[in-house]
Amino acid sequence: MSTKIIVYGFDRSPPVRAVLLTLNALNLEYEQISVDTQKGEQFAQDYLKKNPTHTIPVLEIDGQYIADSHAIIAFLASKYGKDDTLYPKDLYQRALVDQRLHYENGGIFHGVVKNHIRPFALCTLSRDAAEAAVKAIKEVYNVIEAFLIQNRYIAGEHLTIADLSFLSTVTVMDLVAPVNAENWPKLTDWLVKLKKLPYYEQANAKGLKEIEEALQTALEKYKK
Ligand SMILES: N[C@@H](CCC(=O)N[C@@H](CS)C(=O)NCC(=O)O)C(=O)O
Repeated sequence: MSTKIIVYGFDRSPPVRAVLLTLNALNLEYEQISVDTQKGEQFAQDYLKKNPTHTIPVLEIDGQYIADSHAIIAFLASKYGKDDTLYPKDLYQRALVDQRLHYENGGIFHGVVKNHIRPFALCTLSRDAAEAAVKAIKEVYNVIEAFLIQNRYIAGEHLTIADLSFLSTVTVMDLVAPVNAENWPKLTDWLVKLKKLPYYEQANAKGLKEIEEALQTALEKYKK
């Protein structure tokens, strides 16, 4: 019997998109079951049994559950990678990928997207808070530029799961504070390159478009 993979969550969520990008990079088939956190569906008793931390995504595989996008993509690449490029076996190279994933979780997703961009979308922020959001994004861009000065990709000389994780959030930050070649030349090149991945449209652009629509009013308001 072949293994069935199910992803719980909706495409607007960057961590969900990091998982979709990885599944596509690995050429895996999966089913997606919508869990809409804006409707509070992550608090349903059935879902809490799968993931008591009530976050999306959750991966179901052969009746077992894994929560947290970083844990999920490391699992998928370890289990299904044809070689170890997406998640290296070499312990130092793997530690670099892990470091980037921890930074993505703490510094980018929680530090910027959740704390600064989500309230921004509600349009209730003061102008100072909107400026703080842009400042926080630019600080992250500076860090990523430094990573990309060290290596061609986020954690080494080739694409790893760290790139896919970063892609899911950098594309959101780019809506609020566009990446530009003058300030971040390496990041600009990286973004252009990653957007050419054959599965980018399906796995990232679709959900991003929904976020863009949700942010439109805020972007207009704070531009003035
Ligand atoms: N570190 C987690 C973060 C997941 C997360 O916070 N997802 C948000 C949606 S983008 C969520 O589920 N929020 C609902 C909640 O926390 O109740 C991961 O990478 O999967």
